[in-house]
Amino acid sequence: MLADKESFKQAFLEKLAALFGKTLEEATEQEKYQVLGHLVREAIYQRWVESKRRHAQQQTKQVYYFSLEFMLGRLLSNNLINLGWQENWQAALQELGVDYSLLEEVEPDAGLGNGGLGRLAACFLDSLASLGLAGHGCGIRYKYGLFEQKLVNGYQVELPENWLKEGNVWETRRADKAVKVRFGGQVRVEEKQGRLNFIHENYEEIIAVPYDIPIIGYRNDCVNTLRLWSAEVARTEFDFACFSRGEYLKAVEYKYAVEAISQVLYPDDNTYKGRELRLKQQYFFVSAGIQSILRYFKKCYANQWHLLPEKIAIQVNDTHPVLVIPELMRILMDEEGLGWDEAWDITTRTVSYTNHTILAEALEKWPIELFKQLLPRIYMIVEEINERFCRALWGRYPGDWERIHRMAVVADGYVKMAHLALAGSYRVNGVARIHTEILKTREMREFYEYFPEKFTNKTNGITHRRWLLKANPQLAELLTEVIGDSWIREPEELKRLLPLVDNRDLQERAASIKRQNKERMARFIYQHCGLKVDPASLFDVQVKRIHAYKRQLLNILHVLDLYLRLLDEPNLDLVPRTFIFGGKAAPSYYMAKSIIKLINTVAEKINNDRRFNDRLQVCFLENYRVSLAELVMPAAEVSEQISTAGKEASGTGNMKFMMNGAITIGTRDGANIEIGEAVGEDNIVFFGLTADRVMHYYEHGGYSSWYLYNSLPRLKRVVDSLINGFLPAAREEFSNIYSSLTHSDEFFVLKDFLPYAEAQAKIDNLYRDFQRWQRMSLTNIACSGRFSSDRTIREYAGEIWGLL
Ligand code: 26V
Repeated sequence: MLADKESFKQAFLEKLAALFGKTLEEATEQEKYQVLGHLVREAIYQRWVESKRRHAQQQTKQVYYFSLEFMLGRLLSNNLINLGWQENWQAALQELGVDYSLLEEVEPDAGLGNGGLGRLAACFLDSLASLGLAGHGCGIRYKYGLFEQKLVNGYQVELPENWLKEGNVWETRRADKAVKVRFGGQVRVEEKQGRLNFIHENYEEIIAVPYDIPIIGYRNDCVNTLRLWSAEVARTEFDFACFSRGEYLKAVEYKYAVEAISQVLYPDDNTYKGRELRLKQQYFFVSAGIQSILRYFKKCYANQWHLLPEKIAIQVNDTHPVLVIPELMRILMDEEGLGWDEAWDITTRTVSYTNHTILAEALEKWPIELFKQLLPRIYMIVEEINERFCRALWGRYPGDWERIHRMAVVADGYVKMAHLALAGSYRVNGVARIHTEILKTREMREFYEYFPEKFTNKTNGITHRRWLLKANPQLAELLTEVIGDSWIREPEELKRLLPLVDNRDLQERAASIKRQNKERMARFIYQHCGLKVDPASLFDVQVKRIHAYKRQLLNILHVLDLYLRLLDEPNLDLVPRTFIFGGKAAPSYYMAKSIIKLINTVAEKINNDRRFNDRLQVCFLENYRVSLAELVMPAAEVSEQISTAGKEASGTGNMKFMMNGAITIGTRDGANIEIGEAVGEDNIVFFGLTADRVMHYYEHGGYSSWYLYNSLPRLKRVVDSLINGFLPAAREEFSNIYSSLTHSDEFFVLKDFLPYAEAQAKIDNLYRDFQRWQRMSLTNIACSGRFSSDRTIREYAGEIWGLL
């Protein structure tokens, strides 16, 4: 067994020799990391096979989580923790003179996601396996993950993220499980014995090859699979084109065009652009995934298709994989010979859909022409779904053409993906209570009235194994020492901490761990940004994608305000703070990129003013990603969750901060509301407009940012500093931001400015009271258990998937 030190040491040295023909002294960190990966793989292979066999034998219901994004981060440590081997391996490596932390750093993040949605998918996989549920992921094996962000002169520059360049030890290519996916061509309809046959011709056929990654449960024997598909050219077609037609270059071009499908993750989040390649990606992995699921189903249950909804559940992560609905219909009808009604009944009892955003610009709709030309048969099915759906609506709302038009799946020249999802699934869920309510009462009101039984809430969660046990081992150890280790399997047991939050000794120890985490963070900042930040200062952190609605602007304007006040009153008694920002902007999102430049410009101005370095510092962390989040969360004391109310579906960073003892300053938005309920109003700092007020302004007007700007001198001074030459940048640099704030201020930044500044002043006062602050911090940790994704997954399993 590799769990014990001696056998591990021997296996490690042997594997090093076998793989690289090297001794320990000669081997690079990369090679040593590879060795660890191989050892884990070999050790769990048997369990992986066993898990699959057990499921097949016991005919367990299988869940498939379809997602275009899985932002796994690094796997080595989490795998070792879940296997229960980490301590021994680390100790054994130390005896060999190998520094484990260096090997850990060699692993690139698997950054196959943009942000919240992709990271949620990764947390869900961990919880599924840790709860011993048969739940697998299905996605794309992008050659390039989310771009690497560099800062050049304060501007974001994007570089390709070549995460596979050293290979990926965690994946296994399964060429034998490859399937074919067809694009383009025409569909010929033939009648045979009273049945219509649909014959797809002149299509382009490409090969989808799966790469499987094992997902290891926490100290159980469950190993699930994340199957990521890669696009390849059909060998025969390539050879044929190449040799028989003598068109070698064309053949190579063709090969590139095919491989383009799984080449790169689209870096936009929350903004939809009707790109053909994106639709190709969607159908590509959906078709491959459904084919592989059905092949498995047939092996176990032959043609008993009526059993499908009992044995398989498919969850679609946002609308991106919603083509599973017509694709399942296509295979059941065209290939398996079922009639429409039966196929529809099966499909709509198998698929359920999660919505992650209410921003109108994120709603996917595909131009009919594009859709039809790329997926002719799928389009026919979508049209038929639409017709039948509209007919049913007519039955319920006779004569109400306008309503039917609004709810149609195909209308105004587009295929509306959310409507397809709503019509073709048995459950639709939002990701926090307020979000689900907004879907029901606003965004999807008419659908909710039509099928109220489909709507349900599933508040997001995060895996406490990565975000506490792994990221903050000292805190985890302290918790275990004082309340026992039951919280690791049952995170709600963290509640046991509640009676102890006033314990002085515990407070001191928790504070000292926070201090060490801050020192680690400060070293990182010094190494990477060349900035010396004071670990004794309050660490105030906003890390997330840069987006207008998330209001990084509100935060940086407040920082500017503090600085201006210091200039007025150099002895101003402020709690010394370090403001830490991090996050990527979509490459084409002009405003978000300006915000990054602004933060860096303000940072430059303030950090260079030696007079106030003891009280105010600003840092923008380059290339925010999962592994950096693991460093930041444990070091944070204030968690900035300041989106315009009603805009952030849930947020999950808010949960990671809370679990690591940071206090939230936030709006009543997304899961902040439920965090507030969990910890109590005394242990969170809320401010600003409510979602209802925001809605009221949108609907009835009554807010003028121009008026507000002109009537509040303090506000005007801050906003003017963007354009009056105060900042070390070209005069026009931030005029776009200035105009958007003073002219429309769609996200109510100016409206919420003073309430936010007051809330920040309140944070200062709380922080000055050590015991009060520590009590708040410990209370947050104690109440964070319900935001474990284990709770979320149990809810999905019980209330949607029928697993428990
Ligand atoms: C949307 C789109 C639109 C089409 C183009 C590409 C693209 C890529 C990603 C997305 C998804 C954006 C939605 C998203 O990430 N939502 C976030 O989901 C989190 C998990 O539920 C939630 O915590 C965040 O509040 C929500 O913004």
